[in-house]
Amino acid sequence: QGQSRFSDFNHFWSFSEINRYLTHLTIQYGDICHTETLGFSGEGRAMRALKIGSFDGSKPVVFFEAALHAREWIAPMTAVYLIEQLVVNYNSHRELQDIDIIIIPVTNPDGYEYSHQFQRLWRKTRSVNANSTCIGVDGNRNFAHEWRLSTNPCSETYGGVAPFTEREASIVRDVFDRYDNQIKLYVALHSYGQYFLYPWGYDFVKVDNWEDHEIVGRRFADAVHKVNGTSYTIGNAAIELYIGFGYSDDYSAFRGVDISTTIELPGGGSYGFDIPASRIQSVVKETWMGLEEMLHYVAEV
Ligand code: ING
Ligand code: ZN
Repeated sequence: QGQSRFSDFNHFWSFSEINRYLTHLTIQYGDICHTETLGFSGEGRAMRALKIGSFDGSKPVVFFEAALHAREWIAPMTAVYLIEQLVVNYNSHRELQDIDIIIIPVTNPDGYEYSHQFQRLWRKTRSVNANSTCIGVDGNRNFAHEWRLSTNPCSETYGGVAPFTEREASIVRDVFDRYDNQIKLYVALHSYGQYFLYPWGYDFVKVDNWEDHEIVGRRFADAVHKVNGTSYTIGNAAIELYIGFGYSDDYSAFRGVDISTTIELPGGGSYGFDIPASRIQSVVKETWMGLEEMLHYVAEV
């Protein structure tokens, strides 16, 4: 047991393959997990989350989310592998009894499908912008903390006409609303660059409890490094990468989530986002070791 014909980490899964796998898991492991449709994307795709735990309000909630950016294909694969490890080996992870986990493996399904079918490097959502022929909003510029009006809908980092115009972002917000004060850890899985980023991203100032983020980031990075020697840079997003407005992890920190991070997974290929399928296995396995370490942190605190 543990293996199923679905668990093939030698190719990048389509949105429907991921959905089939979620359904398969909830049938086979119905006592451990269930799925929930949180809402619908701009083009009407069901946005499903896998939930592990009782969600009775007594336990800390951990929230993982991947592929808010369509082209970052290694991120949903990492989420799927995380799901598989958690569900299939649930009983051997005692710390899981003390936390509730919610995972959205594909936060931007419209863009994800578009990048699979038409344009490999598509990043944004697929919403229509008024007075422009350019499609889509950057989901990771559409959150309400320090959001700024950007002028060019054709930009890859266009933040929309207002915060949460995108269903993909507002569905993430709804999770923060629903588990207000219960979420202890939020992880946004992106690629690429091997960074463990924490707020603030809108300014060079570090979030108040940045030292806790450093501790968790160090635990993540050390656990990952042990597997294949992959190194991560840990730090404030604005300093390590670049300033931006409307980031999801800034919003998460603003909402009071203790640890809010964006993990930039390893890249590869010609453009960084198009890491070859032959590397999926090693990346998802090493990353799992790091994510598991973060779950230990939450269960201990
Ligand atoms: N990079 C992130 C982006 O949205 C980021 C970088 C994320 C910076 C979160 C700060 C906070 O631009 C990718 N590759 O998506
Ligand atoms: Zn991204």
